[in-house]
Amino acid sequence: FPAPGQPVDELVLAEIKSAILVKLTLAVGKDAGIATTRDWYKAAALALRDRIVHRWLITDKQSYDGGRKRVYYLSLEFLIGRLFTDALNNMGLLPIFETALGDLGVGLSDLRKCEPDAALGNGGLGRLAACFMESMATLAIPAIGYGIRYDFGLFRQIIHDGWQQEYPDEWLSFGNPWEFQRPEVVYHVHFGGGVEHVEVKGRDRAIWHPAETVKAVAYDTPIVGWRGQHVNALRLWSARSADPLNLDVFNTGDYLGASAEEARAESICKFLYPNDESPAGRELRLRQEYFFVSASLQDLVKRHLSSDGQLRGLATKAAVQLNDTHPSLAVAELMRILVDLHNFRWDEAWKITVATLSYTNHTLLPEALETWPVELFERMLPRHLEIIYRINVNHLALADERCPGDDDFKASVSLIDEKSGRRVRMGQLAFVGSHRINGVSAMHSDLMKETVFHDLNHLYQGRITNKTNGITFRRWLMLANPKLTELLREACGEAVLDDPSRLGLLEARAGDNAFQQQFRAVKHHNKAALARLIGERLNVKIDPSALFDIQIKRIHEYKRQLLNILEAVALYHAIKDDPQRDWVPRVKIFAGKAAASYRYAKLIIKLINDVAEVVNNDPAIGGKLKIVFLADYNVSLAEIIIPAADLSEQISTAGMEASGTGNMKLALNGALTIGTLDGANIEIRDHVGTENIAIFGMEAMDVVVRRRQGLDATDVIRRSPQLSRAISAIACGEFSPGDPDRFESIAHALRHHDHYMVSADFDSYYECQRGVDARWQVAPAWTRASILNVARMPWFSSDRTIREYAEEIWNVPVRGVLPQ
Ligand code: DL6
Repeated sequence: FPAPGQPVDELVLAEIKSAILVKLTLAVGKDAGIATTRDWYKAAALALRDRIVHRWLITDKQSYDGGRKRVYYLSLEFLIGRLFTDALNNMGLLPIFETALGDLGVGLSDLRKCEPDAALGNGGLGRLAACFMESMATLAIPAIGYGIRYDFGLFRQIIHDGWQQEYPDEWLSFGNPWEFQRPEVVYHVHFGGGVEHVEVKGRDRAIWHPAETVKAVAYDTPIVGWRGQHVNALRLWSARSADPLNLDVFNTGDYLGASAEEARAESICKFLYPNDESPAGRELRLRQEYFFVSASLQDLVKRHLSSDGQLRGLATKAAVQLNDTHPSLAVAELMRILVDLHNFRWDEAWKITVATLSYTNHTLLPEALETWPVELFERMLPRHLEIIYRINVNHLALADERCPGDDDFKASVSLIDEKSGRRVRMGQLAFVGSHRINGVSAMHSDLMKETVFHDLNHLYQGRITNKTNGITFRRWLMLANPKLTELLREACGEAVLDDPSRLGLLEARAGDNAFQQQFRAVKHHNKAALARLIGERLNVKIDPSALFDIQIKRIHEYKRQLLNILEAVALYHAIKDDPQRDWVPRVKIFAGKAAASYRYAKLIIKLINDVAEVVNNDPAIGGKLKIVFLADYNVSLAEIIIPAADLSEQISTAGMEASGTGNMKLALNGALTIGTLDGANIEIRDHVGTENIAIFGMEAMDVVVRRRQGLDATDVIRRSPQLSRAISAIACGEFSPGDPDRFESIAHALRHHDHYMVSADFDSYYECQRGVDARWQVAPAWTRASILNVARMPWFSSDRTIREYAEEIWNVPVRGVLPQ
């Protein structure tokens, strides 16, 4: 872990150069003279992987020999991004590899771009899982992440004529140097068929006769912790047919038919989240969920049995964390394994299950809380449905004891929703089968108790706890922002790399003029890089000294990109009306993907692009406002945008964003937040101080009350000339002259339903933005607030979050701050 400027060790350098060349020749099969940059990337990644594998095998053996408890993190999503520089940095090999590659005539930054982003996730939930994997390795917690190895990750977004188009993400087409296929680690996962009940020694035994079997094959990726002292595995499952080619059918000449079973099996791991609009799509999603849950539980049970011999003590050696409701079937599957396959009595199996499992909730949005038709379960997982019914009988008996005769209470806590055509409630299933249920910010956990899980919380008191999200500083500060990291090392000492609380030392420097200048220079450097990228991609000229106002996240109504673009329209009108005023030059930068089937969100993307087209080309505003939408937002793009941000838009309708983690990444990189009192924004405010954040808008309770009143937005619009002009402008085609009715549906929603309180919050937001303008004009005060944001973010490290999970939910020991 060399300090900046420290010379590299010539012997190690020679060894690394030779290792890369050996890989290039023997593993990639190319001569240095003809190797492409991608070939060099592969060779360098393989040379690095060799060094990681040694640590991996050692730390794994140590955990086995020590009989240590292991964490199993079950998640349908891992939004990993690129691993090359992440692993290099954590291994302390970044400078030496850079020199070695330079000597071989290859630039590390070119090489880095050859690595595709592993985008096996949609957004915050998947990225959180990736940060947690890194933090668990850093804290030396023996852990395995379980998920699916999707052939195609989150779609590639192309913006064509302002509209989002989706294309497959072929991230595996050039191979994946990080993973190890484990063809010997294969489990059979069954579907369909029927259940036979027989009596054995006076006890009922269920025998499931499935109709279909799919094989799950393991692929392991090493995840290396900070300073390379501990390595964990991310084990992703790929689906294979148990009978890949029907030779009888093939010999009749029906070549497609002969591979039909293979295609059906492999469809399970084809795509991340198939479009769930069609019944076939929904069925595939449930197949994915069961597939990865079953394979993962079989794997961890096998591992436990091989070291412990019996399953009675499973909960003392295994903590299984369910990342959202997607792995909720683990409750029924673990019961099936214990009762049907290992002969446990029901009550004992139930105790083991609840003690082993815990569940994280990531959303209160009713549409995101999964339920599945009972009929589908009956067809696909008949034994699991029986088990769920039996769990429900005991659970409802408890409910009856607690609130005798209260049928409404029972209906509300039941695992089966009887109101909308009999559906299995996966959130309730995960709750009942877990010893701890956590929300992801203080406010979200409180709201869980008051809303979705109100009655379950009454029944199982003390189970709900809070674990506010966090982010790994290694990726989101050190790697994404090397210039700022260099400055922080100088200002806070080398120890800041291990102990983020050292960032607190910046407090004393926040008002120091010389330090402020250095800090501003770093920001300017990052902004210039982003401006270059915008110029290259969109051909829009950006002034790096303008205020960079950033909203990067999934496009969703509750996240309110619409509020942001409406404010841009109002600002555009105001500048046009009075072009001579000393307007603060602003660049509004948007990036994010809308779900392929979410038409309204895709229309919002089109609106942003249409407004951008008019505003960016209007000479009357003298370049005071620029709007850009950067296509194909992913982890790597975030790593470029975040260090360049001045202002972080966290403007969700209060009560709807569970936590947010982009808010943490941006504040850590010195952006001031403009936000509502929602999710972790509240805790960010508490840490950075009210004077270093710009809060506006309705609070969660106001939203509930206003919705209950069923208020139409007409009144607020009438009272706000800016808002009414902005809405009229989009409604009458000011930004879509060729298709004036294009945004009529948006204008209608803003005027009437306003479910997401865009109109209701507009004036407060607009005023708050003008306050931001005023602050920007006083550079020393702005820079001070920006430095204080960095200084006060240490609590938001995912190491802190994981430590809390380890101590309060998993009951596993963690390593303290690492020695340098
Ligand atoms: O907990 C990670 C992340 C939170 O930071 C976001 O606030 C939350 O929206 C997200 N939740 C999801 C789940 N589905 N939905 N909607 O992605 O989790």
